[in-house]
Amino acid sequence: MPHAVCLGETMAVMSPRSPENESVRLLTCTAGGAESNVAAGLEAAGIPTSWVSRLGEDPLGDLILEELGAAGIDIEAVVRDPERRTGLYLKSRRGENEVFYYREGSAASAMSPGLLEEPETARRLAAADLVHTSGITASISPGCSKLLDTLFGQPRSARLSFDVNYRPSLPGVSPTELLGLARRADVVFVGADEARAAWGAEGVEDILAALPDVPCVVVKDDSRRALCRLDGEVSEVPSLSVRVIDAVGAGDAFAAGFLAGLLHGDDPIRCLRRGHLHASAALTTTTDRALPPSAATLDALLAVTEDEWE
Ligand code: KDG
Repeated sequence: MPHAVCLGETMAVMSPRSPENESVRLLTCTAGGAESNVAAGLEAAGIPTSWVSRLGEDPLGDLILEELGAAGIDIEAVVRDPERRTGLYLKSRRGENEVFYYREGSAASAMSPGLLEEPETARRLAAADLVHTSGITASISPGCSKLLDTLFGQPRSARLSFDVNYRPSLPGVSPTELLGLARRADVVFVGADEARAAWGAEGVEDILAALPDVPCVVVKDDSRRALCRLDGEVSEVPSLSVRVIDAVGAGDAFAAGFLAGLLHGDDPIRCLRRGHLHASAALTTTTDRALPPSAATLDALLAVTEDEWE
């Protein structure tokens, strides 16, 4: 069975209790982080996955470990830092996908290339078939940016997956540096909208042209479709229409579904369909993670004809 490692910060997410309510008086607290969202999706798809990161030695760190452990993710390599706090973010319902970060100086922001030498981390990375990380990690501190630079420069046997996850509110690395990282990955996920904002890419052609040597590029083209160029062949699958409750985490869910397909040896269309099915589940919940449909439902949906899919 293939094994994956996801590396990046996870925060405690504070969100108003219901999608209709914008008051922050009554908040729920869950775990949210791009890479651990992917880890949870991979686990749900039957891929054993380790999450590598740092957390404060505080109750929010406990909550995150408890939640991710309950999702089946291997959390044994996570380092606890008694000197720093676990990062926090607040989802506001005042505007679409508006979030407020409280993560400066967090335990995870102290990650550096040394993390790769930690025995528990090094062992997992050496055994992995897939390592997934994102532009958020590169952006949270200079140490994290160096960590990714080192990871991307190391000889590897695992496929390296990178979700651009451009966050203008985290200006730690420039869009050009994000492009540089993406060019060194084996699998890249990027939204057409973020590629426009970060690199001025006018459409899918521009994005694919900007990443000429990446073996697998996946573009989420707004809510219309997703496509991938895998070993030179371009395939696309239209998005499913769902009633969106909260879009945060849907990109991670898509990545998890797609990567699970790759690791299960699926063809590109099935990988893209898995991505959409995972993303639809995340779009229809208030939290950053959602359980994808059951294996039986997924199998049935993956097998429908092109006409039935649309
Ligand atoms: O992709 C979803 C993430 O953005 C969310 O879970 C929180 O990791 C996060 C971040 O830094 O925004």
